[in-house]
Amino acid sequence: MRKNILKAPFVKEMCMTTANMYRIGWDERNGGNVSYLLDEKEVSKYLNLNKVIRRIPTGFEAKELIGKIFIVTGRGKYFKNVEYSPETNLGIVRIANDGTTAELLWGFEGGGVFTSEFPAHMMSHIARLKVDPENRVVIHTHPTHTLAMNFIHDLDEKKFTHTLWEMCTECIAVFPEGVGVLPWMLCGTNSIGEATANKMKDFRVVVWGMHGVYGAGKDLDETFGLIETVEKAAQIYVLTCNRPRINTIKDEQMQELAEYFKVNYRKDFLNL
Ligand code: 2HA
Ligand code: ZN
Repeated sequence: MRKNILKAPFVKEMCMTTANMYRIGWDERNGGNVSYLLDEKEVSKYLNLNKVIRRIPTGFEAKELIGKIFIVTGRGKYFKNVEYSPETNLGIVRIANDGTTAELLWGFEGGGVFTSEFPAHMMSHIARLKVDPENRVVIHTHPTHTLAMNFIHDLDEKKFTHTLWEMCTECIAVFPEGVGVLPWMLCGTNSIGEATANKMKDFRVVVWGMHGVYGAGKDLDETFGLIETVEKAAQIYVLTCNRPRINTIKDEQMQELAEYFKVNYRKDFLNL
């Protein structure tokens, strides 16, 4: 007897995460998308893995991901609705042996397909798995203050990271590698996917200039928490940027923090 997939922890977690992100205002309309690499054994408790519902071409080759199974949000779907109808707003897909097709194993009921940002997600998974074999999650979202900051702050990686690190004491410990920044680019394309994956070699957070962010991590909680920390720092920046700065966290103090927490930080992003 197979277990009920709607009760699977990974489906519940996807529902909880998307609902949370919708309620904090990051994912208006169909904004944002999530992909989560699943354990085959775990999925087989819920689904017959030999039963492919549909085959969906991906439009790119992902040889490194052949046989891997992901739960992913659907194209044009609203985060607001995921918890009420996971089977239409989410899908479980496996990358087929050709590396260019996704086999639908569950979900996307009513003819849906995976997010338009599937290339950026899969390419980011490939890049992160090379750096960290434990990486399982990629989240794309439109966090309000991080986005606001994009319009009033230099988009240089060092300057952008430095400002974020300055805004909350724990930032340098949470994202010691800093944040990668891409200029404005057309979204939904293989090119933005390749550019994102290239940044993901060095960063777990990549800002898409004037669009949103990508975050990667080992589970949904950690990845959400990472983006949340960037967003909190951006919020403090936006709240304080047009007032005289009387106090600041100094570069020496950031260095002290990084050394205390024993993190491998981007020393060249500090001005010491
Ligand atoms: O899928 O956020 O970047 C909706 C988006 C596209
Ligand atoms: Zn987006």
